[in-house]
Amino acid sequence: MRIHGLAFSLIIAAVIIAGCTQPAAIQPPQTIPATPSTVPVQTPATPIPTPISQATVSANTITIKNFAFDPQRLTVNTGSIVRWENRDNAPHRIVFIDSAGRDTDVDSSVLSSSQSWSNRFDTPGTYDYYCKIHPEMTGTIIVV
Ligand SMILES: [Cu+2]
Repeated sequence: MRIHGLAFSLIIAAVIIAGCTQPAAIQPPQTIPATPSTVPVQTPATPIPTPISQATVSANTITIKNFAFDPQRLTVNTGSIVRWENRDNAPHRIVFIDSAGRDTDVDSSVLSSSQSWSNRFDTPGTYDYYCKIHPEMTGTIIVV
């Protein structure tokens, strides 16, 4: 009987210990949301791919260097201001041309070394320009 009594005591002790160490197991599962299936599935917004043509929109500066416009072709949003910076020692002069190839009034006048000129583009379209001093230098602004 002693052995039986000891075993019974151990069982009681084990139950008490278990009851003390795992109180959470007794908690009713009422804190769990009753209808988790009704929570709408979050649909991530479809990422809008950035067209390559707009990748350069944030940098609307064209560098004039080594007798060339860089970038030679630039796409900007309507209303953007484009800035040309002359990094050559030689002077340059930006003149835009119309569809017939004639000079327009959009003219930077002569830009000496380190000088810059800006022009705003408010109408979508393709605008070609060249350097009046070095006609082989050409560039295009595409306004979207
Ligand atoms: Cu030039």
